[in-house]
Parts: sequence; structure tokens; C-alpha cells
Amino acid sequence: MAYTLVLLRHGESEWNAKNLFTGWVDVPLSDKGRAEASRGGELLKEAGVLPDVLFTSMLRRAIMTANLSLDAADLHWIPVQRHWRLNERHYGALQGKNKKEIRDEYGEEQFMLWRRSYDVPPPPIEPGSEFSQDTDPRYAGEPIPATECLKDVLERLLPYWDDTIVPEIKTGRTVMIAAHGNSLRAIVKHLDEISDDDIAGVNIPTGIPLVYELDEETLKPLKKGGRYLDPEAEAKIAAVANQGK
Ligand code: DG2
Repeated sequence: MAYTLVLLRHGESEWNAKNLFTGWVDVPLSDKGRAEASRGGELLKEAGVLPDVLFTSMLRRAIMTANLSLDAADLHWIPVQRHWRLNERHYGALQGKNKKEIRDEYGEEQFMLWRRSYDVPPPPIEPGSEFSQDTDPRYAGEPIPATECLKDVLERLLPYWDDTIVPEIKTGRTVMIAAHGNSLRAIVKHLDEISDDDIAGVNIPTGIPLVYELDEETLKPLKKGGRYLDPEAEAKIAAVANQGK
């Protein structure tokens, strides 16, 4: 026997479609993203992977994706917990900027350091600027960041993983986490024990459930990398890797 964990990156957002750095900006799904989310739920149903409990970030693209996919799987009613510790990595001063323009301005190396290095955060966002979250009531009293690298994401995510998500997994219920490209990369790095260098090559596609079976003793994946419930996942992973080009 093994525990089942489902990771689901939200469907395409309006800012994914426009190629903008998003981070903590609370943008909606695009029409394509809503369709991806529903399809994600159908894939779960077809595969017989039926979540018992749901965790989401505090951002509508993850929340709506979870709602649409669970609705498609007739599981819209399962209990849910939301936490900012599952939010996308904070993209600092890059939030709202076009990825291609940033790549053209700063060059491929700096662009990829900001997007995919483990420990180089983008410049911090100015307090009070258009795309900052410092007065957002949902984060009142919380130690929210002004920028984050993936290492920062893992560090703020792990307490929630260890204290809240792992105990739920250990009950034997199927846990689904609907979150984001980089917050899910942090979880995948942790689960698969991927090195700080190799995590740069890991990309998560939108709207495709990634299923992990976890050993009951060690909580290590029975199969490294899990399995995507869509044979076309590879092409979609490549599209994420090539964003900004
Ligand atoms: C994207 C990820 O996050 O961008 O913040 O722009 O998953 O919430 O759409 P998501 C963003 P990359 O790190 O892949 O550039």
C-alpha cells in the first residue's frame, strides 16, 4: 500500500497567456485555463484518482482550477484548506513585467537566473507599488515576502507541508494540492530530493494532474517524478521551459 498525492498547477492564467511575470498578483484564469482545469478533473476521474481533501494557495487561479477540476470529477464537495504558504513564489519587482522584454533587456543568463536558479531572487518589489501585496487583507499580520527565490519558497512552504499536509497524507486520504509552477517545483524538489542545480531543469505544465504514490514508511515517491495523467504532458512542459523566447 502507498499514499496518493495529486499535484495540480492551475490552468493557464490571463497573465500566463500574456507572458507576464505573475507571482502573487491575483489574476484570473483564461478561457483556455478554465478548459484545462475541467479537463484535469476529467483525467482524475478517468484514472480513478479521487481526492479526499484539497489544499490550495490563496490565489484565484489555483482556487478556480481546483473548483473546476473537482466539479468535473463530481468531487466539488471535499474539504479544503487554503494557505499563502502554497502561493506562487513572489516574483518581486518582476511582477507585471513581460518575460520576453525582461529577457531582451537583461539577457538570457540573468533572465534564467531569476526564473530558475535555486537561490537568486529577483529585485524586491517597492512597497505600495501597483503589483505589491502589502495592503492585501488576506495577508494581514503574515510575514509576507517582497521577493523570493525557490529556496525561499521551499523554506516558507516546508512548515505547512510538515505540520498540516503530511499528517493529512498519513491518514491515508488522497490529498490534492492545487498551486503554482514554482510552489509545486519546491514540493517536487523536496519529494524527489532533486539537487539545487538540477531543479532548474524541472518545469510543471498547467492543468495536468501529477500523481505521486508515496511509501507509507518514508513518504518517498515509489516512482521518482510521479506520473502525469496526460500523455501530452512532455510537450506542455517544454512550452513552459521555453517561455520568454
Ligand atoms: C508563473 C511562473 O507562475 O512563471 O509567476 O509568472 O504558475 O502562478 O503561473 P504561475 C509566474 P515562471 O517561473 O515559469 O516564469
